[in-house]
Amino acid sequence: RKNPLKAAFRQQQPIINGWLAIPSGYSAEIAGHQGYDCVTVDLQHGMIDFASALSMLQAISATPATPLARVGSNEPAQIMRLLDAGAWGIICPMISTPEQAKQFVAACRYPPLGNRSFGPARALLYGGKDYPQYANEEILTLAMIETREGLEHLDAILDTDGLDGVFIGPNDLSLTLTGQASAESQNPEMLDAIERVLTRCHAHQKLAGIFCTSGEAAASRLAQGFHFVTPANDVMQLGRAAREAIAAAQGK
Ligand code: 3PY
Ligand code: MG
Repeated sequence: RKNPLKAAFRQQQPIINGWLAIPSGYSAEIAGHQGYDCVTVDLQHGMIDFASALSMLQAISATPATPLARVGSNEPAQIMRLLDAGAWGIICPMISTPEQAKQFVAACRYPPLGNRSFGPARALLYGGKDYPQYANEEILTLAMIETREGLEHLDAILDTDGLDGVFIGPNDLSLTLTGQASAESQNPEMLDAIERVLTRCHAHQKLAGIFCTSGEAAASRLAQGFHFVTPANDVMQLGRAAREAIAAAQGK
């Protein structure tokens, strides 16, 4: 099985990505069966350690969704371990310079393209015996743009060989630009920054992704030209569904 997300991007089909912060193989399995194109296990802000991530990736790989991981930082050992554990793409936070982007991509690519160490483990089971031959082309690499420095170096980051695209972290980006974290900020500087990332991605023919807090927000990002959206995470969805059910039960 090759990475369907790469094909979806090539064919300009929108990619809807689930986002998991709750450390549970069971909730990962539920998410994977809901119709997402891919589901990301978040090891940065989620409450998830490697053992939970492994069972979540196993659960997602038994569903139609493609498993991805967001790593805690640009740390080659963790990136390589999650790829071995069966992630088909890595979202790396806080990429602010082309050097950081290069280091990130190198960890996802076997030599001669990068320095990923060989030991594909679950990737071999889930991806088939020929995984080592195609992994360099099929593993998705998304660099998070969420700092002022990342915006300044956007073109150089997008020029990184082997980088598939970027994923905007609107909370951190808003924090750095406006002093306040906000995922759906209407601050003009944020709107400009997001539009600029989108335009530059299109110019470099790279995937443009963004974290959103609702399906409605994700729909407007897709209409704006984004290729890859996350319509809130499991925690937000669980809380929202509970509040709505309680309000409905109360006749509100
Ligand atoms: C951000 O908004 O900063 C993110 O990292 C999204 O999870
Ligand atoms: Mg962030």
